[in-house]
Amino acid sequence: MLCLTPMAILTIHTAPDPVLKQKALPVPAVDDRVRQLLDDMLETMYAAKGIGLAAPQVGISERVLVIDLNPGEDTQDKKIYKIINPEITWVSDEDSRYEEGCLSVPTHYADVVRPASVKVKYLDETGAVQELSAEGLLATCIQHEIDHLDGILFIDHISALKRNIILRKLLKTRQNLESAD
Ligand code: GNR
Ligand code: NI
Repeated sequence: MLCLTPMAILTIHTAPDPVLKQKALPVPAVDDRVRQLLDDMLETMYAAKGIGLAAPQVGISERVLVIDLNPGEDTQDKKIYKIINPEITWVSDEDSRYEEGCLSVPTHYADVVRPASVKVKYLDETGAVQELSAEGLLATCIQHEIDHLDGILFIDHISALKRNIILRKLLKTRQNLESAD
């Protein structure tokens, strides 16, 4: 059937929202519903100026994520990843450190250490099995997004002291916003 549902910008949930702590469920079938979700997530990610987005961040506890490391650019090697039910099949012994941010932890940044390279098996938007090798920013981003599917935020990789300072500030910001309207 011809499908003409318009894309939509979804609401991004921020910490300490409980949906961000849940383990997301695998997608049972790659159908038009999932393809619509992927497109809505991409539009939401571009509007928020992110380079990745996982479904739990828009309140949907399913194993779906999108990545575009070069939003707005239209280069030869540009790649938009639409990833369903990912599994990390290999990690390097070598680690790398990157200063991470997260649309669900707005205005806070911290250095996170992760494997420098990974291999990830997943389903694409046609339901075909794909496997990718990632290094550099792509490796960091895909591990950050898969963490979201397991209820893990980048602040879970830093010290409890730093994490609690950030969480308290986010809660305070939200309370200020709520009392303003
Ligand atoms: O936009 C984002 N930038 C980013 C920078 C360093 C490491 C990870 C990321 S992902 C983040 C968007 C986001 O929150 N994805 O879940
Ligand atoms: Ni994030």
